[in-house]
Amino acid sequence: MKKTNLSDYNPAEVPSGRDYRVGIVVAEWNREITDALAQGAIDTLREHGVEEENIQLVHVPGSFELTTGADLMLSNDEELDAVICIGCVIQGDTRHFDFICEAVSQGVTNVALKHEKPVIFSVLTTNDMQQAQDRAGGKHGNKGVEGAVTALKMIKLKKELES
Ligand code: RBF
Repeated sequence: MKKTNLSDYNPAEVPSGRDYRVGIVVAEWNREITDALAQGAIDTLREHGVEEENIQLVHVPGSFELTTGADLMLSNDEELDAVICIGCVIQGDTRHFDFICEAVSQGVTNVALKHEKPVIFSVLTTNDMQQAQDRAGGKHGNKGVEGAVTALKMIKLKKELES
């Protein structure tokens, strides 16, 4: 199968984020990667009209803590419309990779359902650093960009269904 740059999207299909408030929680592990993903997400939110003061950025130690971070953000600010979770878990010699990936993916789902808000999974789970670099502004795009686009689309969907 041909590998495409999945960060190529049609900007016309992305809702305006002018009145949206978005949280971003970023893991400090593999920070070279997670900072690039966070920047991609912030730039994309700004390009689609989200005001700078309506973007809240916090850091947590590792990807395992992303769901707690998202939960705390949503509990402390009822006006937040969505949270984007950004991390990078790289396969090592032990089974930690599996436990962390399983906990974060399930945890993101649980936090979203608990708060009834979109919580976006922008966590790279790769075999090595090269695969992570390829997806953090490299040849396969930037998954932070995709996370921001997903957040905007999901916020719009929630608002449409509620109106
Ligand atoms: N956190 C990450 O975000 N990415 C990793 O690749 C990663 N690898 C880890 C490997 C080991 C052996 C351990 C103990 C932790 C790792 N963590 C990683 C940190 C993890 O997400 C969490 O911060 C700690 O386990 C503390 O709860």
